[in-house]
Amino acid sequence: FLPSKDQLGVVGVGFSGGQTKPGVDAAPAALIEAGLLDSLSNELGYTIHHDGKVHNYTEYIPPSDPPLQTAGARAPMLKALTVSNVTKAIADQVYEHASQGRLVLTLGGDHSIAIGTIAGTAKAVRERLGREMAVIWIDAHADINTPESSGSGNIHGMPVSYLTGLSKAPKENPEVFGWMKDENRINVSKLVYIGLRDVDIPEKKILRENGIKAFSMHDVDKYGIGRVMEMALEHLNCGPGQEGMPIHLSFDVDALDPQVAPSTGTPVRGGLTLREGDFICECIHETGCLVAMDLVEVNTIVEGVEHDSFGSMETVRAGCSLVRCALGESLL
Ligand code: EXY
Ligand code: MN
Ligand code: MN
Ligand code: MN
Repeated sequence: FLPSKDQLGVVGVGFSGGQTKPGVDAAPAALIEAGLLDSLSNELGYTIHHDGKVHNYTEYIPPSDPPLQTAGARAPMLKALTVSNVTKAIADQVYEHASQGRLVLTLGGDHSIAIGTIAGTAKAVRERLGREMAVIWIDAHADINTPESSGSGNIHGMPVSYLTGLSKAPKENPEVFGWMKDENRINVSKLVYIGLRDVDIPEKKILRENGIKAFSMHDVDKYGIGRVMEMALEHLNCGPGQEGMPIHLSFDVDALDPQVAPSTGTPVRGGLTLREGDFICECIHETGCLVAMDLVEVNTIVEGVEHDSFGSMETVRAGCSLVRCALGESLL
């Protein structure tokens, strides 16, 4: 049921509208300049399908997009129409690659873009394979706020609620994520988190009430990353001897500890080591079930310090390593 082993579709998403800090839109260019795509083709042998662009989606950004106050919400939703339009375009780009049987790598951008990437692969996997898809979400945060529960209004804290159908287009604003259909969504039982350590109180309630499988940093410390990966993959029917199911890996670089990946918009101390991050990616590669990967929230500007700062370069290098591990670098 899987994409061709050596055909890789790449989408460069220079989009930052799911949060308020500049710099995350420059990440795809920084990752590519650091040689990521060259190493995937020259060393790992992928045939790369990339239009050579980092998209900024200006043609999808409406002239006016005022904060959207929904009834009972703690904060107005920011750039709702912009993020809806742009993620629809991303979904089409990712779907185009996935429907041709390519593994899809998306370089973000903030994590709101996963609304588009996962919507695109979920649809292609349903059409090509007649199957549901699993999502492994590696993050310090759960990104499962609804527009009502969010304290910030930033959509990069909400993608999972849209992707699981917990949030849907409001009746009074059908243009905001009204393009999402069931074919674009995933089942909460096919979602696993790893790396959580900064989860909002309403998000904890959502995780509990929906029985969502989540491995926090506490679990990583308690069981070790090896056992956590066994449990995570078993939950998704992708363990040894199990049937397997298509996996979309959405990797937020802020899952890593800020000591190894400081250049990100919402750093949280006490995160994964670089080896733990790479190990997660290696285990997912080993399943042979990977259909798509996102790398998001690399920000080339931290605290106003520009892009060739040491912290920014280290974060880009860490991001490159994660992608190469997910695509098979560590196989001997
Ligand atoms: N939970 C917070 C919010 O909703 O604003 C913080 C979200 C940060 C999201 C980063 C991308 O993972
Ligand atoms: Mn492209
Ligand atoms: Mn995230
Ligand atoms: Mn995060």
